[in-house]
Amino acid sequence: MMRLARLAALIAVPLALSSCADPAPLYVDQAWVQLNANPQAPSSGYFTIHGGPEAVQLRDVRTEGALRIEMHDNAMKDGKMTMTPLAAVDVPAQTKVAFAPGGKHLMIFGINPAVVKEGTISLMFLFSNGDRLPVDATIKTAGGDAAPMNAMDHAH
Ligand SMILES: [Cu+2]
Repeated sequence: MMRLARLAALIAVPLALSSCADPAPLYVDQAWVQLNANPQAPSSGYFTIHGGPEAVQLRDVRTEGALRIEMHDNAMKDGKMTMTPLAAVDVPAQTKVAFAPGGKHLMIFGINPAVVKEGTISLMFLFSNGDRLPVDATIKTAGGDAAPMNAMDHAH
C-alpha cells in the first residue's frame, strides 16, 4: 500500500505541473484618461499592465478615437519635472507595470469630441510578443482634484 501511494505521488507531480502550466495571461486593466480642460492640449492616459508568462515590451498604444498617442515618462532633471518619450516599456513576467499620475503616462493628442461625449475611448495595446489587447479607458473630465499633469508643459 505504502509503495503504491508513493508511486502515485510520483506520477501525480508531473501531471499536476503540466495541467497547471498556464500562468496568468498578459492583460491590461484600470485604464482611464484625464481629459485636459484645454481641448488644444493633450490629455493623459493611465493603466496597469499585468505581466504574463513571459517578459514582453509594450511597443505602442493606438486608438481610432484620437489623432495620436505617445508614451512618456516623467523624471526629475535639475530639480524640474521633464517628460521623455518612451519607444517601448519593459513588462517583466508576472509583474505589474503601472502608468500613473506623476510617472509613466500616455499623451493623447486630438481626442475626438464624440468619443469624449461617450465617456470611454477604445485603446489597443501592442506588445512585442504579438499580443494586441483592446481595452476601454474611462474618460474623466477636467475639474476635480486629479489633474496634476494638465498644468505641465508638454513641449519636448
Ligand atoms: Cu507627457
